[in-house]
Amino acid sequence: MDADYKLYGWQISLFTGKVRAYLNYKGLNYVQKPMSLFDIKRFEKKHNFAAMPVIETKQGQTLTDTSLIIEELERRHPKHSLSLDCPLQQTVSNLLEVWFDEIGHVIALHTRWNFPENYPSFRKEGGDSLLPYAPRFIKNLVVDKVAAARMRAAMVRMGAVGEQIPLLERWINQLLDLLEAHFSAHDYLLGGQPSVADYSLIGLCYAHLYLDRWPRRELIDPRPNLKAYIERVHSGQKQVNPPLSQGQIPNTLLPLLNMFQSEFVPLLESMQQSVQGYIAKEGKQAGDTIPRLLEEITFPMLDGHYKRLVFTYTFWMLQRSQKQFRTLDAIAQQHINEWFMAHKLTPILEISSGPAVTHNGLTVKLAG
Ligand SMILES: N[C@@H](CCC(=O)N[C@@H](CS)C(=O)NCC(=O)O)C(=O)O
Repeated sequence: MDADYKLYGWQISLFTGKVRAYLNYKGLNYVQKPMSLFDIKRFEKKHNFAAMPVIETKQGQTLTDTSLIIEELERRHPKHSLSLDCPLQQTVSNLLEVWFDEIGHVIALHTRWNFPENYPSFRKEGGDSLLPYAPRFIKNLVVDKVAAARMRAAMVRMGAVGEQIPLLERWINQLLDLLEAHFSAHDYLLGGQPSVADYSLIGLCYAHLYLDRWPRRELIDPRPNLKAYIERVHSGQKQVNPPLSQGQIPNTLLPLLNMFQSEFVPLLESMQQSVQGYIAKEGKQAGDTIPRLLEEITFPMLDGHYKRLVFTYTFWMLQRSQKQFRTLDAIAQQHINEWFMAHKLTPILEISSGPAVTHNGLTVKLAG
């Protein structure tokens, strides 16, 4: 292999897009490999779980989980770092990374799987990637019966069905309107420099909203600044505008942080109660795996309420941000907490983040 990295994934995969955009920005030497059924089984055997994407290094080492992949590549390649010098901006970016990864699932599932016009391109890329040498009818059968069926079931579990759909669509439009307003004034979420939050957002925006036919026409084409952002971030093109000054958070980000506060913070609170109930009921101990999905919970969304299952992996993501915050000195922590409280946001360490967990593929384990 001549390239330094091989990216196993699909064009239409949310999390593959997150890493691809990052690799493009860093200018790393990589090639893409459509992930086949054989690759999936090979990696599953090695990692004990199957997920997209996987990065393989020239030396044959494999990296999984987009947040950990980016962390490791940042360590190896410090040039064009995603780290922001300002601890407040970095904390906001870390929280947005968690939020966009989490809500990305719901938005991506609805905008792809509730609109049949998106399916032909999924069917084609999925079939050609999974079984490159099989006849078309076998490719179609496997995608229809396995990949698509799995995703449609996930869409139901994430609540993108029935009477919740109008509320969900209003909410998606509001979120995208806020992003459109933000990107009319700023190149990236935190101003002139990309940070981890941008890659989380681009995963959702590129593979699903930009590539899928329905959301591209209905959601992205009418929002030119968001569209330009998606193209810029996915291609890795660098902007020339200066970074924000220390301590500055763009005004156009505040309404998004208000949504985070009024919807995501209560969602996390409900998820925490649910997981604690589950642990007590099942008598789970340190080292035990917690399932990826737990019971249905309800949380506020705009002027209504939305129901979906608990997604336990999010606790690991949030705890990771909290851990990074704890490495800051006391004065920096205090300044950030004060800024959050002045903007009616819950200070990061007070956000419900569940029981202490460790990473376990697509799910988590109770920490010791
Ligand atoms: N947290 C993981 C999520 C990866 C993920 O969910 N990837 C999707 C494809 S975009 C997948 O492999 N899903 C398989 C499944 O849900 O079983 C990451 O950041 O890499």
